[in-house]
Amino acid sequence: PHDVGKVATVLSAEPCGEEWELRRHADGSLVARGVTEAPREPPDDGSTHPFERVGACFVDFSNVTAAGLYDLQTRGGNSTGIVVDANVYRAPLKQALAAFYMARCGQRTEPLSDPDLVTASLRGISVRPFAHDECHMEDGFVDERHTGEEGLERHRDGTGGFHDAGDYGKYTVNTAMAVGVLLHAWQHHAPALKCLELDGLPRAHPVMPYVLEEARYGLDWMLKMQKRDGRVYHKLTPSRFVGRGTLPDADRAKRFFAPWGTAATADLVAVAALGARMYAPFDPAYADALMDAALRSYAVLAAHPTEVIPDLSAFSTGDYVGQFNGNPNHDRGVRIWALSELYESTGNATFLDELEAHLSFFDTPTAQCAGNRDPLSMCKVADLVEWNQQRDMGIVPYLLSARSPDLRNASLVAEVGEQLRLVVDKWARTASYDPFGRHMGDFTKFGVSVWGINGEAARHALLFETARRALGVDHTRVSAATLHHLLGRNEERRSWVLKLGFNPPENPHHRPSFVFKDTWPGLLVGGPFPEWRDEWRSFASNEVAINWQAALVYALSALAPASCT
Ligand code: 9MR
Ligand code: ZN
Repeated sequence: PHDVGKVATVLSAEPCGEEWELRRHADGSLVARGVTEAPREPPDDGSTHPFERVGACFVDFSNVTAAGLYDLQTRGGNSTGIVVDANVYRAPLKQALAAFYMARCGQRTEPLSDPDLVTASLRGISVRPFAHDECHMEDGFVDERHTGEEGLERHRDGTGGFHDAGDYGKYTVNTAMAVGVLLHAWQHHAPALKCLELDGLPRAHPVMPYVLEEARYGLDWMLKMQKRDGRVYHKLTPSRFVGRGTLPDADRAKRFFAPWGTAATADLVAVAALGARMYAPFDPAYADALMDAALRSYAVLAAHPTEVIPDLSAFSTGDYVGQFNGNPNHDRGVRIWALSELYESTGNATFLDELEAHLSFFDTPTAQCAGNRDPLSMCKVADLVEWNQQRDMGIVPYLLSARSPDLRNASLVAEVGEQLRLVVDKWARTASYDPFGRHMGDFTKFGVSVWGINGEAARHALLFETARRALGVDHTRVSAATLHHLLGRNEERRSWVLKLGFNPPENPHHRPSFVFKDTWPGLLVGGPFPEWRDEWRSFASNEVAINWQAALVYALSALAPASCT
């Protein structure tokens, strides 16, 4: 794993340079001392920075390496129970992954007995089981009003998959984002995930690492969303959200398939083609089935070069339609992802040519592409990786391609790489002035308008890692600081991950947590949009969702130690 140092931020009105002491928690013995350091002053060049100059100083205790519990004391205040441990990210990683198990639809889930889940993270808080009986076994129905398919209403098997978020709907586009990021986590950080298992979890596919079994649960469901001709249904949900008092196994609302669309279809191509590579060593027959599915849906995309947007007017559940969210290039972005995975899995030049043609559509000169967070960005690297902005999901395999022979256009590879470098270097510059070292600064005060900003922040770990591997630019410490922000190192002094970190949310928009009046550990909430409230009704900022959960898994696995040691 990477050494990301150990730096605390002390909020204080006093000038920096004060003494600090680190003591062993058990007996108060002194372990290290020093003086607090001031964050760098941003240059006074008229540019704005995404943070306020809060009174903040750094305590750098990176030299302390002996595992244990410590207390940090400064004049401004004390912080007790700081954990130093080479394995410090392992329990949170398990916890973050276990969230997917608990979100499984269509099967009974068991209460987990893994000691990492109940001791390290919960620290004695009562654990409610949160497990559920099999749910939504009637999924789902195809009819004219919801699905747009003529004829009598009929049943079609759509059981399985993950409950999306605080609601129990199942959405192809968002499932693809979650599964895709989990598979990228496996691809990039296998040592951390290789032997990671959850005690008490029944395994259906013990030949593969647990993370692959979990991702497969979502992928298998996506295959059920594919029609025989390769078109893919957009979602499977009730007409409207069910009441907040409903547990999964008590939900009797009738659920319908929504019409097919090109985005859902391209999403299936992307994750099935990626899955074909990832599962081949463990289950070749499954990998073949995935590739067949990917190619069948690719043929549909080829026959529909312009976006087909599903008519969702019979539903008031989530839409996950990029264009409604203001991004006219969503369909092109997800096609880029699909083609990139197809090329990487097959080596076929047709996919690559098409991919490179799409990439060339984004034609803003590279010098202007230092990461502007504009959803309409015409840069090749968008700097935003979202369910409605997926081209960076395709940039990752494109830049990291290991195909031989390498058929990529070398100058295009260089241009895309240069744009990624500009983005991550800009982030690192912001981080170097930020009192918490974060690449986006304080997005609680400067309201970056992205729903699910916490997931966005965590997902950038994917771009940092891609830059590290493809360009040799290592900003892992910056990426780590952003993860620490999610766990409570921020000006709110609050974690955004349930039951983890410091002072986490108590009232997430998550039906089981609402019913049990307790929270299931390890779930990331969306974050300020534009502000954050720890209230059930604040669904725009305090809801859990699988796409940002997968991003948390990715960011943690990037730092977790090898799991087999
Ligand atoms: O994360 C989604 C966000 O980008 C959209 O703007 C918003 C409105 O359509 O929906 C969010 O996703 C929600 C989905 O529609 C339904 N399940 C809960 C999701 C997380 O809030
Ligand atoms: Zn269910």
